[in-house]
Amino acid sequence: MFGFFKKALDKTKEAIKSVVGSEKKEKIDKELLEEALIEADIDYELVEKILDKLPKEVTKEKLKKELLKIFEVPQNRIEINDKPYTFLIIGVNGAGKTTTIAKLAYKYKNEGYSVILGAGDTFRAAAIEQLSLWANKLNIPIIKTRQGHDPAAVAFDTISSAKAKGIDIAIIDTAGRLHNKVNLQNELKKIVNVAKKAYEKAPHKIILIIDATQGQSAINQAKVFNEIIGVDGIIVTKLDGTAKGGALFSIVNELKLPIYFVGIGEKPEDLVEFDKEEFVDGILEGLYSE
Ligand SMILES: Nc1nc2c(ncn2[C@@H]2O[C@H](COP(=O)(O)OP(=O)(O)OP(=O)(O)O)[C@@H](O)[C@H]2O)c(=O)[nH]1
Ligand SMILES: [Mg+2]
Repeated sequence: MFGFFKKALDKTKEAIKSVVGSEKKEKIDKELLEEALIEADIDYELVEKILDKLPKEVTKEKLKKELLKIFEVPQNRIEINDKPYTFLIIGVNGAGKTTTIAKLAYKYKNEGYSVILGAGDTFRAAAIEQLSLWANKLNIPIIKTRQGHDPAAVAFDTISSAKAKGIDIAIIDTAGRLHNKVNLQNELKKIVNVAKKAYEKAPHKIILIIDATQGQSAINQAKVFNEIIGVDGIIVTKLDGTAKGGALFSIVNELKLPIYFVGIGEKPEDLVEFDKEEFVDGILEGLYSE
C-alpha cells in the first residue's frame, strides 16, 4: 500500500508547483504560500487560519506542524473488535457509496474476514442491481429486497443473517436523496433503530462518503448528514485525478471527524487507509520540492 496515497496527490502537487515552482526551497514567502494552498483547494478561511500563526518566510517544519494540527481529531482507525461488526454507509447521490462498499468488502475479505452486504438503497432498482453485481464479483453474500421496499428491513435482515451465519462484517448501503431533509432523517433514523433490534451494538460505524471533487457543497451536505444522524467518520472518494487534495483539510477542519480511508479509483483495490503524516508530507513535497 505504501506510496499509493502519495500518488493520489500527484495532481494536487502539480497544482501547487504551478504556483511556487518546482525548485527545491528552504522557505516560502507567506503570500506565495497562501496562493499555493488555495490552488490546492484548501478554503480561504482555513488558509488564513493556518498562515496566521506563521512568520513572513515559512519553513517546511513550521508549516508541517500547523498542517498536522488540523488532523488532530480523536480516533483515526477502524478496529474490527466485535461480530458482526456493522457499517452503515451514507452520503449524497453519486458520492461513491456503493463503490466504496465494494472496496471495503474487498479489503476485509482479503484480510480474512467474512463479509455480507445489505442492499439498503431500495430507492432505485439499479442500485440494488449495482451492489448485487459487486457481491457476485467479490463472491460474497448479499441481502436484498425489491425496489421500494423498506430499507430498515434490509438492514435488519442483513445483520440477522450475519449473526445466524457467524459472518464477521456487515456493510449496509443506503439511498442518498437529500431533497427532503425530514424524509432522509426519518429514513436513516429508522434504519439505525431497526438495526439495533437485530443487534444492539449495530451499527458500529456510520460512515459518511464525501466526493472530493465537490468542494464546499460536499462539506455543507456532510454537515446536514452529521446533524440528522451523527457520523463516526468519513471516507473521501475520487481523490484520483483531482487537484483538490487540499479539500481534505477543509473537510476535517469543518466536521472534526476522522477520515478512515480515501478512494483513489473505481476498482475494488482503489481504497487506501488515510495517513495524515503521509498526506501532509505529500502536500509539503509539492511546496518545497524535497
Ligand atoms: N475516479 C473515481 N471514481 C469513483 C470513486 N468512487 C466512486 N467512483 C465513481 O463514482 C460514480 C458513483 O459511484 P457510486 O458508488 O455509484 O455512488 P453512490 O453514492 O452509490 O451513488 P447513488 O447510489 O446514486 O447514491 C461511479 O461511476 C463510481 O465508479 C473513486 O474513488 N474514484
Ligand atoms: Mg449507490
